[in-house]
Amino acid sequence: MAERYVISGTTVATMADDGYGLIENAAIAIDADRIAWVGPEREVPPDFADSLRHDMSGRLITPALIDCHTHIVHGGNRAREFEMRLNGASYEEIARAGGGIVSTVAATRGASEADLLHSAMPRIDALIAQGVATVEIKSGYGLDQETELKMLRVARALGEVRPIRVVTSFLGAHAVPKGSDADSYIDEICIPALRAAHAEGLVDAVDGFCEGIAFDTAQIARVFDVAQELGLPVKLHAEQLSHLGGTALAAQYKALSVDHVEYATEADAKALAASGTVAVLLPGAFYTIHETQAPPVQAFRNHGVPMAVGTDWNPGSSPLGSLLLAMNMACTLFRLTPAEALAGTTRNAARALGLDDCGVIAPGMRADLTIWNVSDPAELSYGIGINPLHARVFGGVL
Ligand code: DI6
Ligand code: FE
Repeated sequence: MAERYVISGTTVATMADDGYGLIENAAIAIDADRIAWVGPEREVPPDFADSLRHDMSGRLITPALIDCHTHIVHGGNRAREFEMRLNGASYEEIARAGGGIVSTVAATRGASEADLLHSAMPRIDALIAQGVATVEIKSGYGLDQETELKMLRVARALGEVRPIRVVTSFLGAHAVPKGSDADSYIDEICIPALRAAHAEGLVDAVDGFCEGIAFDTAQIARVFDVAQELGLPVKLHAEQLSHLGGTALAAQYKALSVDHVEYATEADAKALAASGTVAVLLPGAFYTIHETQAPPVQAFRNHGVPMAVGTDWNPGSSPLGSLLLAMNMACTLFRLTPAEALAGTTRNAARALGLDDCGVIAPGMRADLTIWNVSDPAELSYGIGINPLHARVFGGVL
């Protein structure tokens, strides 16, 4: 029989409006995997009056966290490059010298599905331990059909072996593999791989890397045209290291999100507002590659562009295993408010993934909740490397 119960003695940050949507002395009624009701404890609906109660002794409850941008399926690591960057080599110099993404490609092509699943397990467990209930996982380290599909199968498998919801993005347009040129790779490998991955039900969205060391807007547009033909939403790594016009292109395709966007402009912010596209901020990459140009957060605010925050957990530019730390970095490095940072890993992160059933505590939404050993929601961004998680509710299961 479906489980019906009440969580009481809590302060709830519903995230249902532009602030925290706080309800003091609150309770939440759960029916199976959905939220049935939320409000002041004294107003619990009569049909839950006799239900089991779990008292949270005043702890804070928020929607479970959503990491809307990760590359956690990959082979090998890039610690050696970390040392090279500490010795002065830039991210771009390493990439142009054959390191970077393409070096992870070799390790990922050489790994079996079982190897990739095994190496991703501690990463997804680390995210679950911080209260993440939904995670986006990209391909992009195969750059051939066999390995791109292998990565996406592993991403799907992670959602079957762990209590977490996985949303996948095809990122075949991540880098140009050795021995190929960008145009041939897009037409002869990337697009056929996208079609094959879609045919196997492995793709929830299509992503790309629009940058001087990767693909230009015309090449990305060819991939996005196929995504549209297949009925798939798009998103884009855009304006990370320079201004190439990726953000404007993504807005033309009504992308779910543009990600990084350090070099986005006021005009880009206006285009994103018109297209309803989320700006995903990735402070881990900004920090790791010693970037100095912060995203135009005030322009996003002025034009009402929703902002999300992700770890971008990848072996090169952002080996960041904490979404809570990403929230702290988004505040400290990009001057987000704590309320914006929490919206960035709940309400707006759901929007960046095209999900309308999570990220907010309201009747009918998934019962994915996090219960924190804090009283003030700002403490979630204030702590540096602190994890105050008390418990996680996933699909209604406490
Ligand atoms: N931008 C990034 O920062 C990552 N991918 C991308 O498009 C880098 C991934 C890596 O360095 O392995
Ligand atoms: Fe990324």
